[in-house]
Amino acid sequence: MIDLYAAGTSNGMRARLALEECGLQYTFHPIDLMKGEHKTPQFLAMNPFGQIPVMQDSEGPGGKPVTLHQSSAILMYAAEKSGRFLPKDPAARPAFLEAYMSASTDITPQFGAVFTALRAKEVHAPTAELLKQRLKLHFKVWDDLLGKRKYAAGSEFTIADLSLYAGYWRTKGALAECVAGLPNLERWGNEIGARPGVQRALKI
Ligand SMILES: N[C@@H](CCC(=O)N[C@@H](CS)C(=O)NCC(=O)O)C(=O)O
Repeated sequence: MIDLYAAGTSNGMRARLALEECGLQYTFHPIDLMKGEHKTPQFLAMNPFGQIPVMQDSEGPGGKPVTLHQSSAILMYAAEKSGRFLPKDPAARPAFLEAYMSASTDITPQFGAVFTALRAKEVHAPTAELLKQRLKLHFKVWDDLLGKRKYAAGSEFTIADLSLYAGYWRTKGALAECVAGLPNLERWGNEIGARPGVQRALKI
């Protein structure tokens, strides 16, 4: 049995996309960040960082229970458990790792930086703008890449697409100007967004 504790943020969505697309049954426990449900002693026992998402699998490797935080770790865990969306060809792995890491460590944290700057009590406009431009630049590079390849890591759909989609979806919803005018990214986003597993994940 898998339990997922998450909210409708990019990191939370990455974990939902993982479980839905990998076809793993799970119980979803929505966490209200505004109410601080991620800072309770019970939650901190699962993730000492006090952040969503957290996944618990009562049947982890060797039949032992696993508690896992870090959205990209959950995504990788789901792919390995289900045997899906990881390139089988070792020659395809470096490009996959590169795409996966960019999606996970460039896009979402940069989105988080912009969002944090904009939510400050006293917004420092030049800093917020600088951070936003960096996010736009990341997406511009992805737009160029997706002009030359069908999926994030090449010709095969992988969890790099799911990781990137989480950040794309969140940015499109909250900072649409950062993904505007990027036709290859949009073509890719429409395709990924139409997948039934992605559609289920988005119904949060
Ligand atoms: N590296 C972590 C980041 C998790 C994270 O930043 N979660 C945010 C929501 S997207 C959160 O829980 N924020 C509330 C807080 O930090 O208090 C991951 O990928 O899961």
